Amino acid sequence: MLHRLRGLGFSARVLEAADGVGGTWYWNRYPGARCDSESYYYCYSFDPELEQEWRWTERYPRQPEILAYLEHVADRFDLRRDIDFGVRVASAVRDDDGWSVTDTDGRVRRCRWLVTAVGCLSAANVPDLPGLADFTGPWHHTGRWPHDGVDVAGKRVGLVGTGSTGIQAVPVLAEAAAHLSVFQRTANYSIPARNAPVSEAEVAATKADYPEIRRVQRESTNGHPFLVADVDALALSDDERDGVYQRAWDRGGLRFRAAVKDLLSDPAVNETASDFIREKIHETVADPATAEALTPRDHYFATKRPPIDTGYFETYNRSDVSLVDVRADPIASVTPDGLRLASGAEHELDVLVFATGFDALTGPLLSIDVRGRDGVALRDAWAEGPRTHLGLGVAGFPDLFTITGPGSPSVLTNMPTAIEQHVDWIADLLVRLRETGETAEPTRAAEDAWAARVQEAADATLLPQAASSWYLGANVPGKPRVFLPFAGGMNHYRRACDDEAAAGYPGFGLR
Ligand code: N01
Repeated sequence: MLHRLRGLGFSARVLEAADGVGGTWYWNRYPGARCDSESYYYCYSFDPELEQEWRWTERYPRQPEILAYLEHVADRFDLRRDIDFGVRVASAVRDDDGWSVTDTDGRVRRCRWLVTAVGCLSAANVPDLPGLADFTGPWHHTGRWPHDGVDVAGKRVGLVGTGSTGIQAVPVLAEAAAHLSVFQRTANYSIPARNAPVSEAEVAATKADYPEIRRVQRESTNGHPFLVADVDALALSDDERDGVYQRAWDRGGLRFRAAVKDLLSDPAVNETASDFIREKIHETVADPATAEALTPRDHYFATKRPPIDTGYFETYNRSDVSLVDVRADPIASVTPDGLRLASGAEHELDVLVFATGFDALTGPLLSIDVRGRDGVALRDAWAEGPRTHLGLGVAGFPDLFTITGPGSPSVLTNMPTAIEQHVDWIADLLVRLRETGETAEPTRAAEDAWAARVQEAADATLLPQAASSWYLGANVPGKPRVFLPFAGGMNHYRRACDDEAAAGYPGFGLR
């Protein structure tokens, strides 16, 4: 956004809470952290020279490599001179002429337009467990991992949470710790990542093919450079269908969910994929009781964000790893020496790791006291769940633009694709506002219509049926249950945004 605004002659300043660039990849330094999207398309597309000069080393980049890439981008485009690091925004208050943005040190900055790029998964969700303050060992949330690492050698480690993060961390922690106890509330599906180094030939082929890769990314439903296969799982024989899933399993990665069509909308189709994965878990995990405890039976595959893994289920065959079912016997409290469950069972631990996710999409925005027209707080406007137009703006909050805000495809896509589309769209609107002197503020009617469309898109899928999904806010106690991202597909979403612009931004009530 900064680069784009500079190129358009705006004066722009970025306020960044961290001491460096990177966002997610600055904070999430937990063992095993790497991206689930493949490196050659989990990157910017706006500059062909940047595409050609950067060389990824692995199919799925590790956190340090992605951070190095983002630092390279910051240096290459000389971005740091317009970024204030170590500045956490406390409030943003609207008046007739613009926004006053106050940081936690009390310094106020003025701007005419305010763009948020606070991330979807940046507000750490640490369970409010009694006794945590008295735990004698170190405890860490994976999204706030210490920069110099955590020494788990010879230690008894407890990890809470088996989402994408937990599933990445478990095999790596198991390797390093004396004993690992995994506290699982909801069993999860996972697909093997099949990570590998990227060969020179693959790099050359990708670089030669970038225009086509980017075209497919832009036109796909999910921002990845592949489309959902036009395969009707129910029309195949059992053997044929197993063959389709086995090939997708062998290739690995998130593309598994694109192996057949209607997987996210037809329960019968989904059940075939869910069953395939359940069987794999039972084939992989030696102890039948542990295998069954690890087998998800309360939600359909990919209705919660599907993890990908390297040796996750295999790790439970180690004698120094144990699975604790905290759905059956919930965590009651933290003791000075570990965790106590509702039954009274005690687990002694030296280190506690919370892979418990985030207050997704709304959490990062609501951690800032945003006040719109007439002093209305965003927190109050969103008391029953977020309401936006296109996930880009909010009625009552003039000249505020939210990159990958709630109601946009964001977390249901490859994030860089979604981010670039928002940046371009916001930049175009800002150029117009600069020219005309108008103000942009979504109308209530546009917001109502978009809320209905977000709900309708979610209801056309199985996604809202996963009761414990963070897509619904279900992971944070007290959070309103509203389906947060737009599930109608990145391609359809892009069209809705383009239509809004082509029609002169009617939903943004320019005046
Ligand atoms: O968080 P999650 P995450 N007691 O919310 C459990 C992205 N990501 O950090 O399911 C016990 O998915 C909770 O249980 P339940 C990706 O989009 C991307 O793993 O709520 N357990 C769940 O098992 C991902 O989806 C990459 O019943 C508790 C886990 O903690 C998103 O980030 C890598 C609990 C949280 O899972 C979030 O993933 C990693 C409690 N009180 C993550 N509270 C990439 O590679 C929560 N849990 C791009």
